[in-house]
Amino acid sequence: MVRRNPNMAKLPTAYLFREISRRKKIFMEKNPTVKVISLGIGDTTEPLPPHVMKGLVDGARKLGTRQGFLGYGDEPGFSELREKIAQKMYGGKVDAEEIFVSDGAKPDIGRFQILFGNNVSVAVQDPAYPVYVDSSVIMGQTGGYDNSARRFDNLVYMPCTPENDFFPDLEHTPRTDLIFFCSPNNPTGAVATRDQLRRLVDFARNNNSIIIFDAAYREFISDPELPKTIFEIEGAREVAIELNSFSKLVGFTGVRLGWSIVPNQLKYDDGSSVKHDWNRVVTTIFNGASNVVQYGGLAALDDEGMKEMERLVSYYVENARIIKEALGIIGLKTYGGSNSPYIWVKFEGETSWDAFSRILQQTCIVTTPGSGFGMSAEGYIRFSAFGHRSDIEEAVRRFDKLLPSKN
Ligand code: PGU
Repeated sequence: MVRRNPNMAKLPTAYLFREISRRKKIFMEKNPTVKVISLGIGDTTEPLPPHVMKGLVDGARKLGTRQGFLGYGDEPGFSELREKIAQKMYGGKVDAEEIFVSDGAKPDIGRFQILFGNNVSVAVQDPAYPVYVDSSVIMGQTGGYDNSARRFDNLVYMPCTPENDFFPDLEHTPRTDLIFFCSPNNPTGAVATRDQLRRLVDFARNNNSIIIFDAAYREFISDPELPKTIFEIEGAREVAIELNSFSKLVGFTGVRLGWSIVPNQLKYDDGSSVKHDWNRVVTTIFNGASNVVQYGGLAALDDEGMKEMERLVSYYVENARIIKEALGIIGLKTYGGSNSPYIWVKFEGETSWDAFSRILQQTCIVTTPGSGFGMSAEGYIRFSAFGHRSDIEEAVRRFDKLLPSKN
């Protein structure tokens, strides 16, 4: 028999979103006639737009011809796609050679963990997208789990709450090798300002840390004052990696396409290149994103595809506005929900899981409990704006049924 990886035993039994699906399923089995609406997982619901779809279909067709067939490609992606990402998403501020096309931001998080190994210290925002913590646990960077604090011993948690404007108190944050940072933030919906990101970059520079900046929701930013990429900040090229994804931009959550950026200037303490090692990881354990899907990505970055992307994102932004307004009307204090698809709500006097269950019972709406993202988020609920408009409208009508908690 094989001995179990002891790090696996430290993880919560199920990944957060699997646990939510499990509870949703049980509820549906008990209440087979009700229509359950999901404002839980941030998964896109609208069909692929026509130009992007055509890119995928034409791409697949090419593979069926003698001239167009492609086998294994360059692992970092089609050079045309890398070039187009550099131009369309970064206005040429990053070099195509620094872009690595992938099958999505989540698998990239796992591969970056492999790149850095288990000898690094890690800081995460609290709350944070659970993959940063869970993948650190799997790698063995986190030490033991403190049951009373409900935290891992060797992780640095950076509370991000309304009290600090959802931005960590860096003066009291110990140095770590890696800092995971997400903006627009999942789950709080907060978007870091230029000044805040400047402080983060300075902090990393002073500490010789590396920021892993997750910008998966960048296209939800419509305010031109807010930075869409960490590379808008001076000095970031020496201290940051950026993760990104087509998932929320064109509905590729199931199609799978993303990219990472590792700047040429990013170095280890011995002066060697992080990009070099990243290329080594990508070429060794990842054979690159599907070529069919990369054709879809190319179409998404055509002018027509960009317009479709804008329309799709605006659709979810309008959903967010509707949800946020309706929650406000029933007297709840909300955060986020503009420049972001997530609305973050405090349920006073209740734990997140209690509020989750009560919302499900009273309104048949699935949400995400804030505590699943970190203990600083106990008592919060995340509402996702991904959904068909008719479901969103139905959901907000049901908000009237939300009775105050018994506490
Ligand atoms: N980064 C952030 C910050 C995310 O919120 C998500 C998805 C991803 C990366 C994943 O990007 P891919 O390119 O699709 O891999 N978050 C969703 C889905 C949860 C999940 O992990 O399945 C959410 O509801 O938080």
